[in-house]
Amino acid sequence: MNNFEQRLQQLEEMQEKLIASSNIKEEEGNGIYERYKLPVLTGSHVPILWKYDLNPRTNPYLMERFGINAAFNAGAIKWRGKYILMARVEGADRKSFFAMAESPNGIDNFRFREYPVRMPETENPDINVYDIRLTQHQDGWIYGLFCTERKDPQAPSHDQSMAVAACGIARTRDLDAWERLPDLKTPSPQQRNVVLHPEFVDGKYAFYTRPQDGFIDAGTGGGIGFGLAGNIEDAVIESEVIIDNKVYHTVYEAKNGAGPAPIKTSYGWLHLAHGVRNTAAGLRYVLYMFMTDLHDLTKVIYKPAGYFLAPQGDERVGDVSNVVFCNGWIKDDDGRVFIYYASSDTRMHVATSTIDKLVDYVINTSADGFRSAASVETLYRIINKNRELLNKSEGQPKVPAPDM
Ligand code: M1P
Repeated sequence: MNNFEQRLQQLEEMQEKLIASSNIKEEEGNGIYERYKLPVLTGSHVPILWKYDLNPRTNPYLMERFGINAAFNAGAIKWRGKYILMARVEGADRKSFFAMAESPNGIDNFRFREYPVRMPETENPDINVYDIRLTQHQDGWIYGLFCTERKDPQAPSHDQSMAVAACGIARTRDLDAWERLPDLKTPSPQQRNVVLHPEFVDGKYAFYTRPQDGFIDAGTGGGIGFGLAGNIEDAVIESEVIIDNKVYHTVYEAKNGAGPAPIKTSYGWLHLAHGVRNTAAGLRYVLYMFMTDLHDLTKVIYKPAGYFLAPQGDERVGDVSNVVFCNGWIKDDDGRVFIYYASSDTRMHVATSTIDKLVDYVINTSADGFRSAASVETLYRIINKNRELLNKSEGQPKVPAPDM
């Protein structure tokens, strides 16, 4: 075997080992969800066929001809018995594109399909596309709403970073062929993190939006918005209402955005979102949850204080450190929920829970009191209830509770 063949064999073996690795639950959990030891999808999962020219005559050193930087921020769906991630794959050239990876069980063995997705463009070509949210809509289509980014036409020539973010819309019936529709029009100059609600509302398509003034800075925008459009083939939202705003001194102080499409439960719609705050080390992205009313989608009925999931351990470091981001989850028929989150704009992970646990978390976790003293009062309530319980149980020491 020559050097070329040896290196190719080694690459193939390493990748097969990576894809075949079994994922194991982290031992210590919080009772709400379980994390897993291994990321479920990374840049190293990208097929060798994409990265290399495998002809020894044209690539004698078996060099990478197409560098892959990362695989993250994936939409998710269960389709024909498989758990599918539609990942944001980012090349070394900084361009993102979508690619599907499938797993038989949702927690490991994710393997990319043979080709990435050929997403059709509009007459105004996208410069970069990312962060797709998949919605299986009541109308029978599967929609993918994603961010399409183009250079800001107002940018002065010395500024090559000013961009405009908008919501791209595409749909499919088979997760194979995609039909591109015109981008969403809203009153906001920029949009990111737009999500399609799975059901019609008053016969209209309902969207969760994230109006923003600038490309990075939400400015006077920010907050998770809600708006209706009469049709999807040329979707126009005339007015947006903010249903979950930025709030001073919270984990969503700087900006926030909807995550995957909400899940319907008998108590309300479960939402998973990301919140951003500023720190001396830069922006910190965490995930939080809330529930909206079944009949009035703009009414938040439960919202636990603080974050649901924050970057931990190795998750804290990556291309954009101190970030967790989620735009895909899967509710299984048995009530299990697979939460696919990315860490630090680099890799994908899974956390598992159930609808019952998530509903319990959202309904029974105290809401934010917005002051340190209010947090302490919440703790007193919890501790005193526990002490009362302990005092009632036989054989437990009697400990009087301090005055509230
Ligand atoms: O880098 C963190 C995230 O930043 C953006 O999210 P948001 O619009 O809420 O600030 C997106 O670019 C997202 O892809 C990225 O993960």
